[in-house]
Amino acid sequence: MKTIYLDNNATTRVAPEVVDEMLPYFSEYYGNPSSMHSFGGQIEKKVRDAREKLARLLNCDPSEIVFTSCGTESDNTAIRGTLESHTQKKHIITTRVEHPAVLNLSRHLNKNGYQVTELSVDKKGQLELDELEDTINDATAIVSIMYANNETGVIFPIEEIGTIVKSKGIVFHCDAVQAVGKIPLDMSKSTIDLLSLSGHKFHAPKGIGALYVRKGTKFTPFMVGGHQEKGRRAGTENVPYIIGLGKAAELALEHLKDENTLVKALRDRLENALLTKCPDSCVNGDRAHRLPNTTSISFEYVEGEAILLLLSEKGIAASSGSACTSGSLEPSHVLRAMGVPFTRVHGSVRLSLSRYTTEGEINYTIEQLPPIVKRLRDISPFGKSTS
Ligand code: 7TS
Repeated sequence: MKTIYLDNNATTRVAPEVVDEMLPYFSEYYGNPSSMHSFGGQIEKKVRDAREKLARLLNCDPSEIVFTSCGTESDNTAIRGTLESHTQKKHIITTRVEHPAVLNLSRHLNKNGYQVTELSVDKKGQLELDELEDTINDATAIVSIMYANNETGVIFPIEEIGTIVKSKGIVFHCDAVQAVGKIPLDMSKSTIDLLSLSGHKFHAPKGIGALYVRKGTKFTPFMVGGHQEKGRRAGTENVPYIIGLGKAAELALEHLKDENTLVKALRDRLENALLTKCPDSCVNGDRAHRLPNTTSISFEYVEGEAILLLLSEKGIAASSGSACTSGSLEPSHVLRAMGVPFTRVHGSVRLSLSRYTTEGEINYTIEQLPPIVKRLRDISPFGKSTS
């Protein structure tokens, strides 16, 4: 059975052009870019090209890019690296809806002597900017706020936030893992000092990421060792993956328009059809300020996990929230922070599209999902039959 993949916020298919670009760098051109000989030198040029391509996607200088192994490493580098450079400051501000890469790190640091403020969100998943202003103090070392939420797709007003943070002279880190490649970003006009991204969210492989570091931003490297990445991240460069990330960035820039037209139109059609066909369902999060590819829908009186199992039998892959927290059986911390009632949290499903999603796949999902919800409601002892 062909899989209809609607879990692109968990990870994406590697673009065939990316695979083609990477392959020669495993067994043909396998040199170390730091080597003195020309075999390594030609590799160094490819790494430089990849850095330039990623810089074009972010509209920044290539020297502001540090390659890492994933979004989680970029987040850890940004936060730990800033704290280590501002040892007299012990306060971190973040939000209750961050990915665990930021939230669990902040909580870990909290156990180790740091004070942490987790900003709350309203029913739409949006921040109260007054609360941010009120909590910034002389001890604040870093404000770390995500660009777009991985579960709901809600986009924060990052530049408004950044203006407040920078007016107080504080380092501003943004986890943009879900935003890069989906919405336009322009670091030349941004207030962001440090920005995390991850290749596998935009059709590069898993295991490659980057941290954008604005020129002049003080940070202490997380990985200490050799001189790679201008001393900002030690370890021999993951050449094939860096080349893949560069190609994926180039493709993302070419397709950015499609994300906000074609992909968004498919998402909207899917969402509207499901809301119409399934009574007692609703969208979680601020529908006006959202990633174009994401919808989080709650179906009352059913378990999201049960929907996912039955969808999976029909060849449709979706998620009940973040794959990083599923398996823990904990209800979504994002939806709980938004004050979504318990029954709706449990009946939530995240559907996330990509530029590879077809109209036929969306039609099939619109056909298959409503009868699954109805069937589950009909057999549920607590459920409400929709017939
Ligand atoms: N930050 C955000 C906002 C994310 O969505 C993720 C992964 C990460 C950081 C971690 O990136 P990685 O490269 O280390 O994997 N998010 C998800 C998700 O929503 N479902 O599975 C993984």
